[in-house]
Amino acid sequence: MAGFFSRLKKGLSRSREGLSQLIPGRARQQLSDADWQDIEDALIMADCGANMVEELISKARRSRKPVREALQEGMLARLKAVQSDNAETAHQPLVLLVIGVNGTGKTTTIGKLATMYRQQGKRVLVGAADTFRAAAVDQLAAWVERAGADMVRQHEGADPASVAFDTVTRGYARAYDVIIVDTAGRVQSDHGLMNELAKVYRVIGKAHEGAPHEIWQVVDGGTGQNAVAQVERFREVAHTTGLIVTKLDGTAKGGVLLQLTERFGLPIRYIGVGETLEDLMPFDAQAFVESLLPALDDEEANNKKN
Ligand SMILES: Nc1nc2c(ncn2[C@@H]2O[C@H](COP(=O)(O)OP(=O)(O)OP(=O)(O)O)[C@@H](O)[C@H]2O)c(=O)[nH]1
Ligand SMILES: [Mg+2]
Repeated sequence: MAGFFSRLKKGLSRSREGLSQLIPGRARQQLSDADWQDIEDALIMADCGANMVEELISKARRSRKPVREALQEGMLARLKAVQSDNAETAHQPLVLLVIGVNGTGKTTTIGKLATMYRQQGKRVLVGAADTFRAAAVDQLAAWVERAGADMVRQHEGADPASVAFDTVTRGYARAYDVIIVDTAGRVQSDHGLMNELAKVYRVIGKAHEGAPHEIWQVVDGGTGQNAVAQVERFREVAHTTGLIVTKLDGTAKGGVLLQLTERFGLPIRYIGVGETLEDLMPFDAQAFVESLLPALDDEEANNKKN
């Protein structure tokens, strides 16, 4: 866990440094309007989104607490509400559909999830419903094999809905614990591909009523403002039930989680902090806020006292 946390901290270091410099431990009375403007700008630069920033700032201005504490509290209150504590495992089997824009990390995340569920002793079946490129299926196959899971595949160019149907049918027939369907990346503005995704979703429901139980959209943490448009459209088409935000070990600014939470309130299930099978952590609001806007370090705290 310490390793995950340090990767997250490293990934968010740019935002953290930007915010930490600007957001002092001082009480609000000591700050001018210009200081508040700077803080607002820093939060916007960290991708927190205009509405969220307005909410945070207005709460912090009214709070009696030091500015940094007040902002942390505001962030935490919002993010705690979307921390999900993995309630997904209540379904037996769990049918999970993974969706999102190209290259956000769907296939990699499925490899990580399959590994995690296998480590919990569960039997995992993965369906390769990204049939556009043979390479996509091979990439998934490699992850699935490493995870010790099983896979359903058809020929290149097969109907993705047909692969999804087969996967879910077989998963139930053979009593798997977790059934995961990978899909091709698509841009939310591509009507044809979005309709195809709607069909995948529908057909899974025909394979088994009530499925899929979870529809997780994978969002690249570095996306910024466009993430909102992505989630909006995918949710309409495929009834997204949760988010996974990846690449938070890279150059992501992190605030996009706040922006998405303010806008959609969808549970954030997991976050991705690297490219290996282990680099997936359940979303922990406290750890995340501490990485983005840490408590004052000892030196600053001492200065404050003096
Ligand atoms: N640093 C980092 N890289 C990641 C993470 N998750 C995925 N990646 C990388 O992102 C790239 C794309 O990952 P894929 O899993 O192929 O993404 P995808 O969404 O399946 O892509 P398409 O199927 O083409 O839409 C790969 O190079 C992954 O190694 C993460 O949490 N951190
Ligand atoms: Mg993929």
